Amino acid sequence: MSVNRKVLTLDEFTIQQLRNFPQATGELSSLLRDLGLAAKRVNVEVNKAGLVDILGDAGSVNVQGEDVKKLDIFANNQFMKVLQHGISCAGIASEELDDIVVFDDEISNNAKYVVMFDPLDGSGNIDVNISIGTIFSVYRRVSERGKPCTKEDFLQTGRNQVAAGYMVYGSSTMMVYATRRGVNGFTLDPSIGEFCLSHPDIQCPPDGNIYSVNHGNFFRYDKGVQEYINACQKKDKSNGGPYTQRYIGSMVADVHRSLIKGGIFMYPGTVDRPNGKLRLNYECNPFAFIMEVAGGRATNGIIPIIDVQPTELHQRMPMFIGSKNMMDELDTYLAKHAS
Ligand code: P6P
Repeated sequence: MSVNRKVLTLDEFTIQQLRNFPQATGELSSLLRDLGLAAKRVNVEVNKAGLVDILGDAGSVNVQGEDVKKLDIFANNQFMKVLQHGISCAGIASEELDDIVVFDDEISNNAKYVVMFDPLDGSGNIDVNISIGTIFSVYRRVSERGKPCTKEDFLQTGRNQVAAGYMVYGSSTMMVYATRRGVNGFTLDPSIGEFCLSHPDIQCPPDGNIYSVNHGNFFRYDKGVQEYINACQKKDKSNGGPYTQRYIGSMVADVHRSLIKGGIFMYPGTVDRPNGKLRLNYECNPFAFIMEVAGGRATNGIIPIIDVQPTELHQRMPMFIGSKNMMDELDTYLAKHAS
């Protein structure tokens, strides 16, 4: 007779983690629960985007110079508000906002953490019903407690992350987050409106056979990247292949697949955009932290992403991320052309 294993909700899981580490204050658990609440609100709107007049451009243009979809604005506000009204966050930075937002009140000024997020990554896919996501990164602030947080809190290396995670609003809605203790995935159960532990202790398979890159840029990539892509196409049973190419154009979906099934995702620099397109602080660093905790690797083609010292809030960074052995093989091609 199968015994029904109790499925832990996100709240129960974070409280269980607290019980296992009595020295924890509970502020991080509280922050993660707040993020889960905001994600549930965003999920409702994402799921009905095609039905109500929330779809389509909001007419404004964000700091990235991209047309902003109304859902971007809604998602940004949901995550910002839930963190502002919590007890754990001193301020935020968002892909949608030019500068940091300091929550300058007594409780927030004493809060331990700051959060950076991309509220709705892949939003260009909203209109065609492709999976999109939220990406977040949590740092312990380095500025003096009791005072407003400052820009230096948001320009730490990714290795300082206390937690990082993402939500993927797709065929099912998931929240995946990492702390140094591991990576865990929660699937939203609409019948109870709770994220439930569905993927405990996620490990990225060391090998994979899916490579994910925008082939349209092939002739603008560096030689080493082109040679690796050619090698992927030539794989057969004798050398770990054949490989499959999958590119959804939604980073959260592409990297989530690589984390769970194994594989490699690449957004390299190009001749015209040497730093690529992805944002270091709230797209590359969170995923790099998650992938390294799960046993994978993530670099900018030269060093681990989480060792890059950020200099600007919205700076871009090339990213290569995925299964350890695939990343090791990529490095052999990049090394041949290292300048
Ligand atoms: P391209 C979505 O706009 C995004 O930021 C990532 O989610 C995605 O991986 C990438 O851009 C796709 O960019 O240039 O291949 O269309």
